[in-house]
Amino acid sequence: MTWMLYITLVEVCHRYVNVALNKPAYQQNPFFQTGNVGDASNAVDGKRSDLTRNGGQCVLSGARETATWWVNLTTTHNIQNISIYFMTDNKPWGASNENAKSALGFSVYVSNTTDKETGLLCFKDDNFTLETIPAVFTTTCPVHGQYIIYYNERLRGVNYPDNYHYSVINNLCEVEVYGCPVTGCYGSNNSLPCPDVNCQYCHKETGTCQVCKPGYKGQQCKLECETGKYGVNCSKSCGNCHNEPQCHNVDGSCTDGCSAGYRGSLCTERKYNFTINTCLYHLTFLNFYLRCLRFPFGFTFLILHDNQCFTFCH
Ligand SMILES: [Ca+2]
Repeated sequence: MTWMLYITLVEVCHRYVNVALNKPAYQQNPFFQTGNVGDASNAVDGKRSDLTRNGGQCVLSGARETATWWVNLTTTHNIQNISIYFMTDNKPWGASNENAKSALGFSVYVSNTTDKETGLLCFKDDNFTLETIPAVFTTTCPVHGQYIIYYNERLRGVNYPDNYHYSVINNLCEVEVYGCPVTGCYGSNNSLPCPDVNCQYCHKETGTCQVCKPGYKGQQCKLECETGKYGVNCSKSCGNCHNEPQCHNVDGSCTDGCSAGYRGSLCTERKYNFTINTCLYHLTFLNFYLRCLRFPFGFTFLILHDNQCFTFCH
């Protein structure tokens, strides 16, 4: 019996992981303009032993009409639960705590963009009071998404309950987003990892891949993108790579640099447009003499002025 209980606990613990841990985070109107105290990343640093505003483990924004914080999971995740640890200042939570007054009315969204309006509203507080709002809030939200957005507002012209603070802040010490790991999971307990290595997430019941990771395609995501393509659904076209039509199937980068005349990390920018315009600008307004010379690696413009030669535009 003891062993059965142990096995069950192990399965539960390994079913979901905190996919928000150490992921990029952002907040509107940060209270501290410099330093790490109150930084947006403090809500995903895995630390929640010090719940004070100056303890370096919490997020803090300035008091405004709106407060927004989000974490970017960096890829779409199969999310199950979201927990929020509010900033209590290590004091009793509730009616005597100003932070609780500010937290009332908060919302939690899951979105595929940084715009909450394009996402799903997982939770909106319409019922908590200072006596009932929990210091650690958990909601179930079984959806797919990349951004977890915390939002609150005290808009002008809107009547709020008497116990609401007149302004809102981001007062978050930790936001934990429990979901499947990057490879996804499925099954009756949603505890089995998706079988296809290059699968972004799979069907909850069958394990069949629904979306491949960027750079892969096919029913089991075994195939890399076809020549000249890369990215999500292999929908993006490669730039002008040197001596090859194919770029990196995931991020579109070129292994051996760009073809002559192109630049940029994806080799999609024309190399000479800007420099030619720059030279023409100087030619027109400074009455310089422009001469164009051809070199093995491309074009270089020389500007001659007062018998001095300036190598100007490479
Ligand atoms: Ca923290």
